[in-house]
Amino acid sequence: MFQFKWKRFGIVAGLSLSLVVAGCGQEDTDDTANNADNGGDDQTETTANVSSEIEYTITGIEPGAGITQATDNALTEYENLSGWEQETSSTAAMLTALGDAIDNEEPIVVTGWSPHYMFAKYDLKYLEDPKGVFGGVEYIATIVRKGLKEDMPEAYTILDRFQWEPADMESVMLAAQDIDFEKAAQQWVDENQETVAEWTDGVEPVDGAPIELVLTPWDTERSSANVAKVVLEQQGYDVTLTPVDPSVMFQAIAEGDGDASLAPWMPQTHAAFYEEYEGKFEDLGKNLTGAKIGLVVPSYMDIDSIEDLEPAE
Ligand code: PBE
Repeated sequence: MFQFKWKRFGIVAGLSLSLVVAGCGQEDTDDTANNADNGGDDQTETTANVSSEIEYTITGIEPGAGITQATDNALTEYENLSGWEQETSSTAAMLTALGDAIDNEEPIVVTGWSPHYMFAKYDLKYLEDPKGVFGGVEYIATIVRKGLKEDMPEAYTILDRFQWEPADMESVMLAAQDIDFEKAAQQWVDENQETVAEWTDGVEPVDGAPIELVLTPWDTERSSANVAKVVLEQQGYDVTLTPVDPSVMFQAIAEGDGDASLAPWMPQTHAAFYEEYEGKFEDLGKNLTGAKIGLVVPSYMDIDSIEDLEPAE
């Protein structure tokens, strides 16, 4: 159902996704004027009401996500969040709840991140995070198992060079609303032959060697993993993609069960998992810069900071 609704917004998203990666929602003057949250003429909606109306609950995503852990940290660190809870379920359920709240112009606080089309589809804002629990600008790293450089130098070189921009990732994510991720990735590769040629420059082809890429189950990572798959297959590899929780991803690379991952969000989102396995994998550095996580609300809500939320009585 969500998919269906989203498709109608595809064109809007295509135009505006790149604007939202830095976390700045679009200024849609028509909408904000209608919502009149700045005129002070509607005093009934106090921030206390907002907090009690949503029953002191943050709508979260999968329990194993880094952002879920960061949100638990926020619940501990912010005194004004005493008595609050995070309700975890799935990304799809969070997006449905967000869409329903917006349809009814009701308050909601969700765990959100960029790049994500939620910012193109809806007028949203990140709540300020004065304690920095959610970090600032995040990057996405590439990690590989120890020994990959010796065992598969060709793949290692390509993975080491793999680097792209949020706008690239967004274009794959957007295309993947209508076609599967592998086709969307193939399309990006076809349209970005120069970039791909830089990654593969001088690398010898291989003859069907198997390689396993481990990813996490979000569209951002489905995009990068599928682009890497297409490029490595072009080089002659037989690529398997294995989606798992972030902690399992680090464990798999640390233990050599998987060969590489382009999915770690750093320096904040996956820091705890990273530190747990640090030294047991090789970090090849950033593959993308300009991601973000945080608490997100519809722009019509009259709060700007996590500190504007009220403790539960
Ligand atoms: N995310 C998307 C993931 C990483 C990618 C922000 C939801 C997480 O929190 O682990």
